Amino acid sequence: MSLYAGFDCSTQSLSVVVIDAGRRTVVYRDSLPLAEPFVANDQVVVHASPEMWAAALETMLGRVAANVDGRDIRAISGSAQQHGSVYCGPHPDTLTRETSPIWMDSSTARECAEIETALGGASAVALLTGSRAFPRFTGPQIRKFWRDEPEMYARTARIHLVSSFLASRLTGAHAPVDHADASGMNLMDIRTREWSAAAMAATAPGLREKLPPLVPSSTVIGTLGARWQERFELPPLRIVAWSGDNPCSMIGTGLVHEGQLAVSLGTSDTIFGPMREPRVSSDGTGHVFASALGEYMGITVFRNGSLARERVRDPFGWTWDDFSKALRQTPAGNGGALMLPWFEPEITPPVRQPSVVRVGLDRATPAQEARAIIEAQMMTLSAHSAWMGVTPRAILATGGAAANRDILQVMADVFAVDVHQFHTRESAALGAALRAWQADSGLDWPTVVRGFATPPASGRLRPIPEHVRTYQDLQRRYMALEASALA
Ligand code: XUL
Repeated sequence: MSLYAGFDCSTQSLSVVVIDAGRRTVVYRDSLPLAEPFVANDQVVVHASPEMWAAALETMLGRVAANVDGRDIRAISGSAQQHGSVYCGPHPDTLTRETSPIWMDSSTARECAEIETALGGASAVALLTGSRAFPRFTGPQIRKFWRDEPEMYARTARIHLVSSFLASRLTGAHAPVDHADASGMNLMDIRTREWSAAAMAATAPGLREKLPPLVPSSTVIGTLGARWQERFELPPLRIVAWSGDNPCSMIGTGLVHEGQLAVSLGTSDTIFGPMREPRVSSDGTGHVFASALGEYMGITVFRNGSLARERVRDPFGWTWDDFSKALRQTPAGNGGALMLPWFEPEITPPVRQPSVVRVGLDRATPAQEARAIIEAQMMTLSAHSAWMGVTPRAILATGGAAANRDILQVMADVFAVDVHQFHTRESAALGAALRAWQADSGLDWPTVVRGFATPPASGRLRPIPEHVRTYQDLQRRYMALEASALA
């Protein structure tokens, strides 16, 4: 038997999926909730504890060892929330900074402006690194740390991403960063896939020695450390480079050709798909990442995902079933009412302070509020992904909220294409397990994803033509409202 394990360290949980490659089936899945991030300054500063992630990984490795025959596991890889930075001493077991700024942190507007100025403007940064400078990206966060805590910065020997930090804890030595996750740092030249000397110079002094080496995502970076082998009676199994959750989700949803698109409705909502060439977003909202497939991926990220949906649902004491019922009770287009759902600072479009704008919702019923946020989220996903230049024939929907068919019906109606409900919520962990298999076997990608990532026919939602027409009009009004709110 050839088993492959994929871990995923997200904002809210640490999960694992173990696959049996021969039988093309998942043989074990598990998940542990994580403590909420530390939030300060009106949601602007958001940190989490790297030791909490490492402890959860250790617990989960123990559970895997207790539930499958460890001698059958051939390789392990992992996925992690992107952009977060972990500051270590000479060994990955020692930290020089107790907490890590994570992707929800938006406290580095000043550093973004400085980096963009030094590199010749936002478009120049996007052409070089795949994205203009974004507050959550690792480079601006490193610059802020260097300015605020110069001594701790000087004492830091290695700066990891969440992905490479957890890989380091598995092997017991500092791990490299894979090209895909490195694309979320504003530090790597997206075309050469090397650290950019200009971007490092614009970020902080002495950075080159602190950054891990870069490797293709399919690199076997070492074996499981002796400590874990003894503790859990596991063999010296291969560790494949960890990567970011979005690059892993792209594999886990089986997207291997340009033109395929997926939407992940998770803590953040994201829309992404493979790209052959690194076409950057002219409006500055999207990102081009190196993909774990070896080419590129386009992605746009929205911070007001599931936490914003919960902010609407929770005050009414509803379950998600009640939320669905509310969607079924209200008409597409919500009688023209609109909401800009910025419950927290937003990434796309950039909104620095929380501000929810409501139009025509003064005397709204709870059901109308529910419809307003879902329509807003789907319209903003659609409008802000046009830069990718991809006309999808269908969309794969994944992430926790993709379990809700009434939400996906709005997605089908707004995008005017079929939506396929993806059967697993753990597309990132599954993608990591598939990456472990691909790196270990050298098989081609279509062969690796076949069977694992095929959505069932019963999960298909077709657009309703009348609703499609309603949203064409509403989306124009939504974008006009967004433009005036931003102005
Ligand atoms: C991607 C991003 C988020 C995190 C969530 O750019 O910021 O999707 O990766 O885990």
